[in-house]
Amino acid sequence: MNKKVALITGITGQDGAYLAEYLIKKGYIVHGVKRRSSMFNTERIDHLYQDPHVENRNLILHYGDLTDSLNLTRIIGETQPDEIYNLAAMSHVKVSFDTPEYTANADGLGVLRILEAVRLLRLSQKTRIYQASTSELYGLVQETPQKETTPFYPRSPYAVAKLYGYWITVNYREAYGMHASNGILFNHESPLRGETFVTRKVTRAISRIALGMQKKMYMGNLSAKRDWGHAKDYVRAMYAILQQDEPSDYVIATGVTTTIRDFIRMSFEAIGVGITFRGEGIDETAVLTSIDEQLFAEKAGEDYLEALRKRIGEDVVGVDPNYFRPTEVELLIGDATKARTRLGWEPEYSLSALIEDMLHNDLKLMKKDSYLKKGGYTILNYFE
Ligand code: NAP
Ligand code: F7E
Repeated sequence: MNKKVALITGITGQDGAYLAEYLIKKGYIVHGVKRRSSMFNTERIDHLYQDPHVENRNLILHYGDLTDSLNLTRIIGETQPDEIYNLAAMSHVKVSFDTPEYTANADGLGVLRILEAVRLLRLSQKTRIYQASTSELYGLVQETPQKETTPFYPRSPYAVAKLYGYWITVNYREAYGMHASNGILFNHESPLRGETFVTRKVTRAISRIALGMQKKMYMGNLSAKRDWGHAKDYVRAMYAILQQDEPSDYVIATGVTTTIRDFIRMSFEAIGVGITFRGEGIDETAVLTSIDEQLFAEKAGEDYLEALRKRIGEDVVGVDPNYFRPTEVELLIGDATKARTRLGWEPEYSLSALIEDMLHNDLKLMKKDSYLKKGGYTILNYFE
């Protein structure tokens, strides 16, 4: 039997890496689009990489960019995919305020380029398309919890671009009968999360503080609430959406929401460190109040205990208004009933399990000699 062929844009990102591994395990041949960069940018998928001289490869990378329709059309034409997962995007909400035109081009028009390429290549009846839509579409939320029927109110150039991507996907489905679906995914994180998203920034900073490499972390809006899941659970949902007979749009979320403040507190607690928040607004800080020495020794290592003990009473978290956004999304909490009932999808990771996974990996990463010396990115076996 012929193997199924998937094309993943954004394969070098967090979700692309997990999805590629998931599909390869299912027996797919996976093609991925990666951007040209002046440095290697495939760290997250290096463990899956196969030399081009190997026969019958199941992972093949192509240079490309969502802003280049000729290139996308050629890649889709050459690979003739059964499934396309469009995960590529300028995905940072704060950065989208600095690069709004590029974000609109890549995250909005990029979706059109893929849909139109599939149509022009007469693949509309063969190729199924997954569009990476987002809970950021709900923005200034009109209903809580948010579900598929909740009206959108985007609050950033990123979200406005993704709104175009959402509707053009629906339009091509309705206009041309394409199997094109949106996954409206709420925030999902992992040890592979980009270092400037809030969860990863926190687990990295806590690891560094625990090991005596950093004094304090500076954060933005501590009161925003997010519904955080694990990326490993969320790529299962992407796949399940494309296996349905009928295309449709699905909210993927855990149904639990947590403030950034509580995420920080829970993450410190996970390695035995107690903190207390005090003050308000830009004067808010968190002070180190206690250490569960047994837990800390188990998680971070006994060698680091003495130095941290001396820091009890000191601030470890502060606020820097540079991290505030011109317009903020204050609350997100998703209702994934449709995904549960139609896809049979359930998340396996709780928020505590996600935090454990991220901290475990970041502590290991920070302890690596090469990392300490060069300050570089070291890949770990994050699928263990
Ligand atoms: P990510 O880690 O930032 O990965 C984004 C990927 O897109 C990277 O491979 C990046 O390449 C690539 N990319 C960026 N601009 C591109 C362009 N112009 N042309 C081609 N490739 C481009 O994001 P993620 O967390 O995996 O998210 C995957 C998708 O889901 C994104 O579309 C994101 O907007 C969406 N989403 C994410 C979440 C979440 O919580 N993670 C929630 C909802 C929706 P480089 O590696 O070269 O930068
Ligand atoms: O911010 C607040 C910040 O950057 C979460 C992307 O994957 O998920 C992500 O977008 C919250 C916001 O993710 C800092 O203001 C406080 O309220 O981790 P984030 P995001 O903006 O929710 C959605 C679903 C996507 O689709 C996006 O692609 O945390 N926050 N202090 C901070 N955020 C950051 N980054 N850094 C801080 O210091």
